[in-house]
Amino acid sequence: SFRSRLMSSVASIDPSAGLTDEQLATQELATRFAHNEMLPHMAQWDQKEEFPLSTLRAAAQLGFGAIYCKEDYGGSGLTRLDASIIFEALSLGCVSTTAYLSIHNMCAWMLDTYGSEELKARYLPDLATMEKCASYCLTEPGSGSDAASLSTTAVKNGDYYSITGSKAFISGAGESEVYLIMCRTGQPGPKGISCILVPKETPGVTFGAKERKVGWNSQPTRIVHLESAVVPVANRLGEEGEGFSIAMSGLNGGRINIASCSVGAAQASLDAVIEYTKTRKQFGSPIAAFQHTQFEIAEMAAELLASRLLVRNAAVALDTKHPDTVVLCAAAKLYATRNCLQVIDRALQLHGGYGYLKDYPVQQYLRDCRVHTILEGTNEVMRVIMARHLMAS
Ligand code: FAD
Ligand code: 2MC
Repeated sequence: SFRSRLMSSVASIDPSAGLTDEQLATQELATRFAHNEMLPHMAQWDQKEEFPLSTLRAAAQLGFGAIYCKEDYGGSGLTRLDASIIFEALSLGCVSTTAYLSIHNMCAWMLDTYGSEELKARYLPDLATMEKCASYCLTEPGSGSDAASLSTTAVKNGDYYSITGSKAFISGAGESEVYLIMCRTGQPGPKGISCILVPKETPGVTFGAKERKVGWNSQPTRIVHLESAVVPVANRLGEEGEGFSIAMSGLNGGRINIASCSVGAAQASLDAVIEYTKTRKQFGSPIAAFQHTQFEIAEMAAELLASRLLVRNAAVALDTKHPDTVVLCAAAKLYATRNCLQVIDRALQLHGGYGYLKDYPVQQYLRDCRVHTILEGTNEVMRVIMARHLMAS
């Protein structure tokens, strides 16, 4: 069938295992889109550093622009598990593009969950179609892992805030029209932070040069500078002082989404290497005949399966508001981004020298997934989060 041809040639690692008919239909839609609309362009987007806006808008037409937003303003009303399935499937067609889509979805959800009706009505329909793209702005040059120490400041003057500061490493910056800025409106620490929507055209908003990166090349990363950028108080999400909690609650889902992208890339790499080792011959036999190759593939399959289970388990925890959601999301992000990166690296190794060539996609999956152990909270921060919860008593 089309499904088995597209998903995986090997049933035991097929990502469709255990899904409901509705989830299967969503997965097939995403997989088909990844194969037809993304995979043929994946290398070019990377090498020419092209941001594929028309492809993203086509994905939004399938409901992937605001996957887990309510349907009131154009969202798809799907679950976090559905989102994980979609991001995993799309990643085989391009990790970098999918990861940007996941950040856009995280921002749309934050607006949907914490924005006023007026703000939602104004921005969500365009975010759902990706007529407008969104960026998430937490990190600063001097504040990365210690996010609560951020120093971008919003000063209230009547019905307006004037925002000044710099946001570093902002995915989509320069292309996005909507920026969710985490900034200080009160005391030092997490309780003095608010989340404010700043449109691109606001006077005082400027962008740094496009960063030159190892991967994630189909989307720009830039510093966002705000110099007395004035926006209405009505652009705030939630109350003053709630911004850090809003930012963190967005990231719980974000961490699952990024981990899902790593799972998709590991699946694609494993499928590719199984095929490759059957055809490449050395010492008079296919390299698949060597027990080392077989054991590598067995280990890789086990890591892939474990990663997927952890990620989907965390997604369900988020869907069901499980009390341990934060730890389960951190564990899934830690395990899947690390172990799937190793799966992809082992797949590259089994390709020999050809794995290092840009003619084969494995090196791109590796470069794109490398950053997943760093962003949306480093894997060291994931351990900090887990240890705090596990050892608090
Ligand atoms: P630092 O915090 O300086 O960390 C340096 C090292 O120290 C790391 O290994 C870290 O794990 C370790 N470390 C720090 N604190 C501890 C501790 N307490 N215990 C043990 N080890 C510790 N941010 C956004 O807000 N929006 C975006 O869209 C965005 N996109 C990004 C895209 C790319 C391509 C990249 C590279 C980054 C992006 N980021 C974004 C920023 C990203 O979230 C940060 O880089 C990340 O959180 C780490 O912060 P830092 O780079 O300042 O590293
Ligand atoms: N979910 C919900 N709430 C959370 C949370 C989470 N994951 N993490 C923290 N909070 C809450 C926490 O419960 C507390 O609220 P309360 O006092 O009401 O209980 C509040 O936030 C402050 O938390 P902490 O006291 O733990 O704050 P601290 O400053 O000690 O550190 C830490 C928190 C290290 C976990 C946080 O700073 C962090 O996650 N750092 C990593 C930053 C990060 O992930 N950046 C990613 C940028 S986005 C990106 O990279 C993209 C590509 C988009």
